[in-house]
Amino acid sequence: MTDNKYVNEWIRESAELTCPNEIVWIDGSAEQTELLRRQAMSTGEIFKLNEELLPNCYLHRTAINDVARVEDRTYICTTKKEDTGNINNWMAPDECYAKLGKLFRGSMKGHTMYVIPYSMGVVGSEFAKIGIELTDSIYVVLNMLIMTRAGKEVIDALGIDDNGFVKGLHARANLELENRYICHFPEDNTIWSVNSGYGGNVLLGKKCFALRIASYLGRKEGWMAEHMLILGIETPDGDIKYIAAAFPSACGKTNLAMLIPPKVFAEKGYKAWCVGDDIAWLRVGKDGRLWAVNPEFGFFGVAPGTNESSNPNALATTRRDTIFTNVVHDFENNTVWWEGLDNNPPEHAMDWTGKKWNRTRYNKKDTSTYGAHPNSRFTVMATNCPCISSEFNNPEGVPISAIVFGGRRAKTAPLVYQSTDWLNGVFVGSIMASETTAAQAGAVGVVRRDPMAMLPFTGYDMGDYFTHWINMGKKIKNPPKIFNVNWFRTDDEGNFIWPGFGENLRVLLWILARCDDKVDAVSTAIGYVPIAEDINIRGLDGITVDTIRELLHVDRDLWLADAADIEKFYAKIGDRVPRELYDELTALKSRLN
Ligand code: OXD
Ligand code: MN
Repeated sequence: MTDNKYVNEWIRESAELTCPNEIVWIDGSAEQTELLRRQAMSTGEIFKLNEELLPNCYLHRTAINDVARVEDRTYICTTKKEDTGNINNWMAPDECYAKLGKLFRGSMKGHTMYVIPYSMGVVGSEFAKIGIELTDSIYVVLNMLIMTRAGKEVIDALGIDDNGFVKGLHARANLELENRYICHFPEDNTIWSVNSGYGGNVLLGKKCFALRIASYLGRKEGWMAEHMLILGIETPDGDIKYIAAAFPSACGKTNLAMLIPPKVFAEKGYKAWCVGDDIAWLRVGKDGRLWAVNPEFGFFGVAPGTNESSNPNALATTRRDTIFTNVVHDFENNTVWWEGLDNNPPEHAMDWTGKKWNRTRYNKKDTSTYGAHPNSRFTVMATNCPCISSEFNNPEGVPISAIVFGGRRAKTAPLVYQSTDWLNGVFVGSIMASETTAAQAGAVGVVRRDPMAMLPFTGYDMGDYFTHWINMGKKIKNPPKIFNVNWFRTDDEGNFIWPGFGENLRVLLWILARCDDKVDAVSTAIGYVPIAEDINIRGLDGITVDTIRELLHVDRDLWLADAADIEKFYAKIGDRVPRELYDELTALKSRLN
């Protein structure tokens, strides 16, 4: 398919190692894709769902031991250990190639090796980067055809003498947990993934390339790869402003990315547009603003909890052309179901493992009675989404007015606050944290630090990553303003005070008003907090200005305790945490005192 000697040489080497029966190039054509689906159906790798109710939709089940990303088996392999840092797992490149080489050796015997040329970003655009994934899994091929722009036009765009593509090698091998490795060689533009078939470990364009390898490249080349959604807010006059936002998992990122304005705002003409739900690549534009593209082409979203009220846009998106992984199969109707979809679990159904499922045993507190795996997923093209932005395919991306960080904090963080400047904003991102909920194993209320939501996704030392953020600020003439939100403040009975979901628009509108210098704020020890009356609560049941005041309260003692925890966390990251951030911490403490 190509005369590029670097590509052909690398495929030859990889085939020599893995010994596939044949090598098939993925061209992206509808004919080839349909052929692959039929092949995967014939082996039970995917099941076709009800064509009338869920046109062009399929169900896949992973191995039972292979249902999520494996952070403890994910490695960054740089020559010097200190370049990987304390937060990532490290292996020396030679050692890792040798160790995984043994696992890859002969692993594709009797199988086909598929060659998937894909582009992260609009094919041929200045912002885009090309990868090639070699895999023995049709499921991976079908998902990559949704999650990325893939096929012949990509290999044509690479040309015949470009060596600057990311080389991804994936083999399912025996799906052994003890030999599962997801390894990144940022100095070689290479990713090796073996013994997994689960999305986040094997769709190499996503976390592996677009975050870990890309963050490394971004530092080298002067841009940023971030774990951020991109959302456009349109005001009644037709003006659209864009927000990039980072949240740890279980904070409603996909819901925010597909936000539906509350009725009182929709009636006036406010609209929200999704540019991306997971990853943003950010560059300084010629106009001195920060511009963002979503390098992906699809959504790989968590199914449980997605429903007509939590995220009607996501639900509508997945009513066609979707691959569902590890959800409930309603075999009477040949459709799918998951916990939180509705109150009608199917009577005749298989659980995510393919065993007969008894809905009457379902107990919310006992995950062993769940039908769908809590991390079950849908894979679907972003262009299926009713609120997809008209700028989604714009190769230049969109200009970012505000960067929003967030987390799940019961008491500490206010509903929203604004950093005082870029450096202080980097500090706010670096101290991002979420408290564990009853939904997670272990103790409830434990604070987990997750700077910029990048803890498992930064392809180099976290201290260097903070320095890169600080340096980027010096290059942006008109930088976005940086905010922190917390939708999860609770009252003394543990109930959420803020309604969340679409109502979060009310907070985003304050953020955008701040970006336009249209509204004043109160200066506090942690940054600027709204004047309570400036959060529009019209049409919001049960919320008064006093509630907003409570949501905005900054508790000095809680913040002093937090500051002590931040210091410990910085120490764990190591000695490359920039001095400027320690200065920010010291200044915060002195303001609190
Ligand atoms: C994801 C994640 O799957 O962040 O997007 O884990
Ligand atoms: Mn993510």
